[in-house]
Amino acid sequence: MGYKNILIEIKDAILYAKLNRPKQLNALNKEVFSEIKHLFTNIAVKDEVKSVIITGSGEKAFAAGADIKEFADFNIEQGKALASNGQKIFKIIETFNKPVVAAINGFALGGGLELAMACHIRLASTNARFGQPEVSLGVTPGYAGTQRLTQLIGKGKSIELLMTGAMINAEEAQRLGLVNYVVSQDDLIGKSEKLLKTIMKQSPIAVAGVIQCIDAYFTEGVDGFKSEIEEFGKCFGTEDFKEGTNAFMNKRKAIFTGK
Ligand code: DAK
Repeated sequence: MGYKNILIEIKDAILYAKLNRPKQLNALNKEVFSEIKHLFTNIAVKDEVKSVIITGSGEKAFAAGADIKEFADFNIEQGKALASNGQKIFKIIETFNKPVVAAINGFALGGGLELAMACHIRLASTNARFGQPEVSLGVTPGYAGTQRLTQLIGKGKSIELLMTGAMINAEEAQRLGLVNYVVSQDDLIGKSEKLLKTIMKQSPIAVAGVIQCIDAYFTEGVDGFKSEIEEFGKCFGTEDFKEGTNAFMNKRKAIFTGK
């Protein structure tokens, strides 16, 4: 599949996915969603890929939301189907077994912020702006914004942002715990790479276990503590575990193979 709306590159085991509709501030249309889905189910799963960075092209936007022009005349059923499809795709990212970073280089609004929140870690450039302006369009968020924003920053501030539709800047987003780091636009990808390189030195099996256990914490009907016991136990059957402990005892750096 050739992507029309996402530029991709694999370099040093990192898959770079750049949303590429700069004239529409990288608004997420249906095509973008199916390309994201394809990317995570066909490219990011390849052995040569160890982590993913999602960013936006241009200097202005990560993604300024779902493409408003596309859903303007939807009916109730179409609205539900669109939200359900979008939520499923973002869940693929959230539960992806390799680290996914959102490098937020500008506006992350509505669906754009929802995409960023589905990623495991968020970094922002100083010019980034965040918000869920859906109420100003007469809708509630549809791609899990009410859920993930509340999980990330807590009910008090989340309900305010969701009800006002107000935008916040990068500094405020960091203060609230919505983003991990704020750096200049020039340093955004470099800082994301640095973080991923640290993660990629660890056991990929253990890192995948962390992702799964944290997802379990937020999944209804799943006991996160039990998930942790399972993941912890599984590690004892891996070569990575043997390598990690052996390296420690021999005072050398571990080289993990993900087996
Ligand atoms: N969709 C489509 N086009 C967009 C867009 C968007 N979300 N955001 C910006 N653009 C386009 C503009 O229309 C403009 O195109 P032209 O008029 O030049 O053709 C171009 O990008 C540049 O935008 P501006 O000229 O407006 O740029 P400014 O710097 O003046 O303003 C802005 C930047 C980000 C403040 C402004 O563009 C803006 O307010 N954009 C809209 C932000 C927004 O409300 N985003 C949508 C959030 S709501 C649903 C599921 C999910 C959703 C809805 C329904 N269903 C299940 C049915 C989710 C909704 C959202 O994401």
